[in-house]
Amino acid sequence: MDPSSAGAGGNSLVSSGTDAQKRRVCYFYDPELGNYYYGQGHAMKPHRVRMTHALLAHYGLLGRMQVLRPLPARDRDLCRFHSDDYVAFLRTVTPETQFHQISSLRRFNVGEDCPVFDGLYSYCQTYAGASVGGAVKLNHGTHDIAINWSGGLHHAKKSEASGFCYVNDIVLAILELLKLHERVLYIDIDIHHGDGVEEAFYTTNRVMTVSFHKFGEYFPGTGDIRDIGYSEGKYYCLNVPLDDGIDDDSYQSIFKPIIGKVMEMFRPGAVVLQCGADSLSGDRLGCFNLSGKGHAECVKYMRSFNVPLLLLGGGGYTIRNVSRCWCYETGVALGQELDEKLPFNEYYGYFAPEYSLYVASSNMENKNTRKKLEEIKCEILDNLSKLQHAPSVQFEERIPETKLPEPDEDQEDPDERHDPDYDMVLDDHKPLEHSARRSLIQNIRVKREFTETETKDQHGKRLTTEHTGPEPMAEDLGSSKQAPEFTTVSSVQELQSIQAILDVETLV
Ligand code: V1D
Ligand code: CA
Repeated sequence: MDPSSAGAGGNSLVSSGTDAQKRRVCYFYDPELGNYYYGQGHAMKPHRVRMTHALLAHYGLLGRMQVLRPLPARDRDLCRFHSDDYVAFLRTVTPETQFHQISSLRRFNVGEDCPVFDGLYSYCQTYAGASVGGAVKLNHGTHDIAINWSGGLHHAKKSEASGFCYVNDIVLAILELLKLHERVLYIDIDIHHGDGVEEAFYTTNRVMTVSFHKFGEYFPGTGDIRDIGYSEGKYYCLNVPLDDGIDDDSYQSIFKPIIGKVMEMFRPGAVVLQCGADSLSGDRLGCFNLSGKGHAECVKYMRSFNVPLLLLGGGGYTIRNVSRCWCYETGVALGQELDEKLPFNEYYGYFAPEYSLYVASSNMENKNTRKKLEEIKCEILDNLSKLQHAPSVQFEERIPETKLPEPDEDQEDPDERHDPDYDMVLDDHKPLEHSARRSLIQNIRVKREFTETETKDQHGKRLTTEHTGPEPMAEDLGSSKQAPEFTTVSSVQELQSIQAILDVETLV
């Protein structure tokens, strides 16, 4: 069966066929990213992101979207979720000095899975800056879809590295989206459980997390179907435990009905989709049997809802498959069909002997029986039905966004960027009346500096460099500064919820 034909469980939107309606897409890429190296024998290879970029370039897709070089996340950006001491450790540790800090290595879980390597902190700044930058773009309303294939590092915790992940760019991006949106949906199709994101938002009803993953004797060991959130967050966390060999039809038979229902019940203002490619057939660490098209069907489906969408990378260890998959998915985001025959590119040899864009599934056994999948689906839909009765869900319409005023040059402060400390602190806990909310929208503004520079990547292709802050990257000095940009926070509650999320302690 074609993966697009699996039932959507009552959702009126269909994702089959070509959705001819175009989306405004921005894509974040840093030409340095592929140079970071976890070390010999390590499964995680940032080079796969450079391979993806090469395919995008040779398919001519870079000209169809805004290509942005991310501004590196700063300490204070990372500290919106991570602890100060953990961020300070990541900033200062080096391969040479690490052995003088054995207790810190142990404390922050830095070692075999998450080694110290040259440029580690810049790597974290780059991939996190790209995801937050994507969220900023979506909040600003200039783009419908933002892409960062170097992001999606879903295992990182507040004070701990885990599973190849050091900082959690996803949590940081969601915090950015929460400045504008009352509810944000996080979906994770990496074969591993999205534990770091789940944990960060486990007690809030403003973020719903849904992870599809291999469960049972598999890293990280969490993601039981019975883990459903806690306190205000009860029923706002869904875990879909799967077994080896799941194929496209089985996957879509559970993905679409669940996500269709989530969209209907939760009505998110923005969606973050972690597209870990280790759920593909033939992955070096994975054991699922998805084809590239089956994997991309999740992207196609989420695109069909016309809700601001942040697409992130994640795992993926058979790198020729990862790059083909993410290139194909970029095509899906753009509504662009791509020729199966790969264009010649600098990594052409990786794709021998087929030189095909498509990642095929294999004949491996599917251990997920129809009956088991049906039971999982029913249990999850049952949990979802309880959302209706959850008092904390506010399904009222959002107040229409107020047109932003002209920037006031007198108020310009170039030192403000994604900075929650700059948010106005208000002392009213009560829900705001509509008129008061409206005036808050007009009056509470988080200022951002915003400059764009054009530069060229290693293939001579134009890259636009976005600066949402005052620190131009060395190679971009000389950029022309433009007017500051404003974004809004919509209520006192919203500010306080963001703070509450930042204060969330690890639940065990
Ligand atoms: F294959 C390896 C080579 C070198 C170093 C580590 C690994 C490796 C393979 N699998 N590490 C793992 C997993 N770790 C363990 C540890 C054993 N300890 C008790 C724990 O089983 C970690 C797998 C991480 C998967 C990361 C991810 O794909 O989910 C991801 N998502 O976004 C970025 C990465
Ligand atoms: Ca997952």
